[in-house]
Amino acid sequence: MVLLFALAAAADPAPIERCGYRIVQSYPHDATSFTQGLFWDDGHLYEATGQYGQSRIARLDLKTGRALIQAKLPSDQFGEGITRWQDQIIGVTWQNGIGHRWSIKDLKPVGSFRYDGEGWGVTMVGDSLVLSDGSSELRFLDPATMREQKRVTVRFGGRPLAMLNELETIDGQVWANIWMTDMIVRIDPATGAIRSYIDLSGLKADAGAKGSDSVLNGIAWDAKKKRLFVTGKYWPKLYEIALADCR
Ligand SMILES: [Ca+2]
Repeated sequence: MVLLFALAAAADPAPIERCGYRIVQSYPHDATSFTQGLFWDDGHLYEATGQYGQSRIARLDLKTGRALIQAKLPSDQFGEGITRWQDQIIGVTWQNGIGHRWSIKDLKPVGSFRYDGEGWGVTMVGDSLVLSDGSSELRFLDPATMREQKRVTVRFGGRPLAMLNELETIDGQVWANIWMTDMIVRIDPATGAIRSYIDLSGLKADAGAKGSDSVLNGIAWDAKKKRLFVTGKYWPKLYEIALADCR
């Protein structure tokens, strides 16, 4: 009887929690920013933007949304995700196969690297740099050498879920935007299993964002003050949100 129960439990995937949200506060966001990467560090937001000729990384003032300091990418490169590792910002590009390292202190370039395939989002999980590439797979790389350590397939109730975009690590779990949707998923990085998802329907309209390119993208976590920030591409607003009605 105990064995049968254990087998049934193993066959039945763990239920996936669904959450809504409430807006805690909104802030200005540069509506010309094609947001690709977002993180919080030591009192400031850091944002990476895409599009050829317009890709940059910047340290932003939260209250005004303005760039306090920025670094441009070469005009033939399409910027994607960024994350902090040690005293560096590490960033990837969409289809260039080129990544960059900048000093987080002054955003001066301190190196570059190559990797296979596309680059979408990046985040640090423990000592590994985790890279999304638009597929359902997350690659774990050594941030010093960019050698691949392992990869996991992200699954929603057993089915691979593709289009994983911007990433953020919160309390050991990987949060991911799903491109072209209003959904953020929370992933167990050890197994790839999606534990929960957050339905952010309505936020794009609240931001006054228009156009099919203007999708939800960008998650940043202020670990000290436990603040969760989200925004989207070309959105004139950036939000602090809280999860609500999780069930
Ligand atoms: Ca992020």
